[in-house]
Amino acid sequence: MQQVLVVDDELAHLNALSELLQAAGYEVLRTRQPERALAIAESAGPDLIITDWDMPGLSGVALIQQLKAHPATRDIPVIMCTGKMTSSESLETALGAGAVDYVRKPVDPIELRARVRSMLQLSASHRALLAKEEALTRQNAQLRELNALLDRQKRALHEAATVDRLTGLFNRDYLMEQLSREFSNAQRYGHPFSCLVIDVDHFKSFNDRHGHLVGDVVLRDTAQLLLRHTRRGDVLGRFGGEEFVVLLPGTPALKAAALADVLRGAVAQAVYDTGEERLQVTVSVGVADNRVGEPPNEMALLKHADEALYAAKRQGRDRVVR
Ligand code: GH3
Ligand code: MG
Ligand code: MG
Ligand code: MG
Repeated sequence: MQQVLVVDDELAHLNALSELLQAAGYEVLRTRQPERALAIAESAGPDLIITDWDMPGLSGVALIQQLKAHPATRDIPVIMCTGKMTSSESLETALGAGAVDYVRKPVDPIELRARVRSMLQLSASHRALLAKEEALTRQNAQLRELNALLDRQKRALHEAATVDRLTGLFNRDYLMEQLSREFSNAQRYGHPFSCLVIDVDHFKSFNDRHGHLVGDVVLRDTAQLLLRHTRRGDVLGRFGGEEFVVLLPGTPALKAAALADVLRGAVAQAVYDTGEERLQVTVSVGVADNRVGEPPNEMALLKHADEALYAAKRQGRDRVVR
C-alpha cells in the first residue's frame, strides 16, 4: 500500500485529509508538528508528503527546504496544501522551494485524490527510470571492464603469436609473414629490399664449455645489441636457435652489408661478464637483396641470404658475405 505523510497543525484539517486519503486506499502517516515530520519522513520513507504552509515553529516552505537538503528525503514528492495559495507569488515560493504541486484549502476531495494519484504515478515512473539508469550505468561499467579484459587478452594472444619468449624479438612465424609482405611490396613498387641472416659462431661448443644458461644470457644480450643498431621499419627477429634475421625494406644489399658489418663489429666487441669469466662471441652474416640473382619469391631471397651465411662460415666466420 502506498504511504502518504500528512503534516498540518490544525487537527480538523489533519483529520479531514487523513480520512479522505484512507478512503482512497492510502496508508496515512500524520503529524501536527512539522519538526517531527522530518524524522518520520526519514524513517518511514513515505511515497508522498502533503504539508500545510502556515504552522507554528516550522513553515511548510521551510519544511520542504529541509526535506530537500537530506539525501534520504530529497526525492519524496511534496504537495503544498494551503489556503494561503491565492497569489502567484506564494505559488512561486512553494514550487521554488521544491513542492511538486499545490492544492487549495478548503480541499476539494475529488481534486485532491486526482492530484495525489497522478503525483504518485509520476514519482513511481521516475523511480523506475532512475533504477533503469542505475542498472545501465552498472552494465556499462561491466562492459567497459569486459572490453578492457578482452583487449588485454587479445594483446597477450597477439604477443604470444608474434614474439620470441627468450629474446623478446619477433619470432619465426612473424618474420616469415613480414618477409612475404615486404618482398611483395618491394616488387610491386620496384624498391630494394634486403635480408640479413645472422648466426652465432661455434655456439655449440660455447654452450658445451659455459653451459646452456650462460648461452641463453648471451642470446638475450645479443638480441638487445642488434635491436639497438636497427632502425624503425627494420624487422628484427629470432629465426630459431642461435640465428637471427633482419628484414630491411628500402635498403639495397650494399647498404645492408654495411649495416651487417656494424652489427657484426658490435657483437664481436661485446663482453659477457659471468662473474668468473669475460666471454665473447662472434657472428657470421649472410646478406642478399631482391635484385642480386633476381629471386622470384621471398623464399628464394632467404635462400640467397642463407647461402651467403654459409659462405661466411666457410671463409672463417666473424664476417659478412653478400
Ligand atoms: P657454426 O659456427 O657453424 O654456426 O657453429 P654452431 O655450433 O653455432 O652451429 P650448430 O648449428 O652446430 O649449433 C648451434 C648450437 O646453438 C646448438 C645449440 O646448443 C645452440 N642453441 C640453439 N638454440 C639455443 C638456445 O635457445 N639456447 C642456447 N643456450 N643454445 C642454443
Ligand atoms: Mg651457429
Ligand atoms: Mg651451424
Ligand atoms: Mg645455426
